[in-house]
Amino acid sequence: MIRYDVADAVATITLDRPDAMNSLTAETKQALLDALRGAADDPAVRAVLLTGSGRAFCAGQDLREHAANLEAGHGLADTVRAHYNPIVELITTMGKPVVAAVNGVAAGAGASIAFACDLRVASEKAKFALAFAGIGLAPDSGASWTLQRLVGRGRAAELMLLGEPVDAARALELGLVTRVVPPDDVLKTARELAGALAQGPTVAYAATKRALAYAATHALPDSLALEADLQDACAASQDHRNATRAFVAKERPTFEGR
Ligand code: T3D
Repeated sequence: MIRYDVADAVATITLDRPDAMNSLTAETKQALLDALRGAADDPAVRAVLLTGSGRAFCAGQDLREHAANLEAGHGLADTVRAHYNPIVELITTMGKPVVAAVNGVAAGAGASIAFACDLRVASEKAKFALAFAGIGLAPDSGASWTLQRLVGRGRAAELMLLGEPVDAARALELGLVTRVVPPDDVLKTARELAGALAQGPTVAYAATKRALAYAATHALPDSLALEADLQDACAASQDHRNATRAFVAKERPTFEGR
């Protein structure tokens, strides 16, 4: 269901149920959560790459399992609280950049998970579908928070209410993705990006993620105060000292992630 490997300080997590468009069963969601926890906790990992196998990134909730759960009378919100929320919280709060290689369609919670990542590289064949309303559900997995911050409230409302798929070119235009590349290059490009981030100032990246998340819901004076605290922490890092020394010596800095 999930493949996990670490190379060159990048943890690659691949959703691997191609026959079901990498849709998410309870078991898959738990495995994804475990993989994300492993990456977040492993000091040897300095960036994470999330992708899907086959022609989909992720089609969201496995609707076959979901239909069976509905038949059995299981509460709808169980998996949202137990799986989707912690997955999104971990992606957004871990102190390491998370890059999504959106190799194909990202629908429902699959789109939400892609939106929660820090950067999105999309295949020319990728598309995003806020498929929730199509099955009589409202957005979950943070889409109501992330999407309007990516594209603005008006467009977010349109995408969610109408549920029409957005192709890769339009996604780039809207600012939903960072880059669009030919299908064969999507993993390579995302790997290069994650690889470069894994060689970067990890402490500063963690602070950047925290500052962005905080500033999204706080006033300028509070955000300025947090920036000052985070800057103190970055200034005390070995990477900052080394990079400053390298600048003065006209050398290329190397970052060790501490
Ligand atoms: O409590 C809760 O669980 C609530 C949580 C909700 C979170 C959500 O994510 S809600 C949204 C769920 N997702 C969707 O509604 C998307 C459903 N899928 C689609 O709309 C389309 O399949 C796609 C747009 C993703 C792709 O379309 P297309 O034409 O390229 O492929 P296809 O033929 O529809 O699908 C290929 C196969 O994947 C097919 O299986 P088969 O017939 O070959 O055996 C299809 O059933 C399967 N598949 C696609 N999406 C899902 C799925 N199987 C299970 N669950 C899916 N979500």
